[in-house]
Amino acid sequence: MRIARWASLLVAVALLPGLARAETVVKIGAALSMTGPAAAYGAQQKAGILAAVEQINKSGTLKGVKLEAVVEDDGSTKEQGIAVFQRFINKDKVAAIIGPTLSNTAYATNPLAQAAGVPVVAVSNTAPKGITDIGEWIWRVSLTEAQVIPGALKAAQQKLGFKSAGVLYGNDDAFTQGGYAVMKSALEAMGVKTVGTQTFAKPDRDYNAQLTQLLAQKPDILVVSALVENASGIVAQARQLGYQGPILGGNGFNSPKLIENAGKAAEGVLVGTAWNKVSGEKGNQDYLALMKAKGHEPDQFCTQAYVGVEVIAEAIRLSGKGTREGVKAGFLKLKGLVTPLGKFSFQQNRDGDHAPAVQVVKDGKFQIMQ
Ligand code: 1QQ
Repeated sequence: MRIARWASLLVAVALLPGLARAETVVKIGAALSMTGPAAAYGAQQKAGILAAVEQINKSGTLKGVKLEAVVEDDGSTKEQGIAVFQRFINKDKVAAIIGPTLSNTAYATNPLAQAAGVPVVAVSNTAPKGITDIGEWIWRVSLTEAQVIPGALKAAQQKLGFKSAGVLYGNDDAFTQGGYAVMKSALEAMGVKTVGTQTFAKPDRDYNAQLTQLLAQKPDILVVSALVENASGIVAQARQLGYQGPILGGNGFNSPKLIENAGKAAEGVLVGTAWNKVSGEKGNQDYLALMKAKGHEPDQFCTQAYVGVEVIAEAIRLSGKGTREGVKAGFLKLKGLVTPLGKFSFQQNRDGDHAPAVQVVKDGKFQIMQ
């Protein structure tokens, strides 16, 4: 009897350190396009988020806090995005939300988080206007088209020396429209003549009429603002029509799906990117090694989503609080965080700030243009 009592006391003492280390679970909601026209991006984003949560929990940097990702499908639509945000805000009571995948969805969902005081981290919204403008709870890791495209066009022009452009863009999506506006003004600023402008919509699969009209004007370059499913078809059909010149795309092109779908036609396609995947900086090299060990080949969307979790974790560390207010307070302090995207900071308007790069499809792969 006495021995049994001693034994139970010993067990209790042995358990004490475990109890003292009891961890608070901090939930991060991720509204990602797992279905619909942006599904190619969502799959990569999910991989990045899960890898980052696992890595941060393992590292022990957030003492007493365990991150937990709650991933839901926004369906690439506003309606589903709104339903997911409502669940995150009211039912899961998340400390922060990553997503939604499309800018088009973000315009509809983010006002809900702003009203409820829940921090949102956009990791793939690149429409220049109207995202972080929604309010002080909306932050963005992904560089906008305005931060990437003018530089990409200039770098491409230095290499290729084009003087005229044919422009094609999706007219039913906030990102493709926003990207188009940036392309138009960048071309004008460079003195490149736009010889024709054509549009399409997300459900379209045949672009022959638009391309035939554009190519009749003999542009030196085709400049395209499209999500990847449309982008792949446009690139393939332009080559089928005999066009051999350069094609420059916006952020929608930044998916390996473009090369998978368009095959050889994608060779020579140029695209500005937020991620210099060959960067030798430690933040990037450590990340590449981690993803390699997981057997996952990351794209830009995976990497930005990974950084989305990293900035939330850093904000919790800086404020010492895993709450909604704590995350926001930490964002205000965050500066020069070492990430796979390079040293990351938020600008005053809550948009992200780090160096972009330009890539070109060569030998069936995105290669960084040096
Ligand atoms: C946006 C985008 C899309 C291409 C990627 C998800 O950048 O909607 O803003």
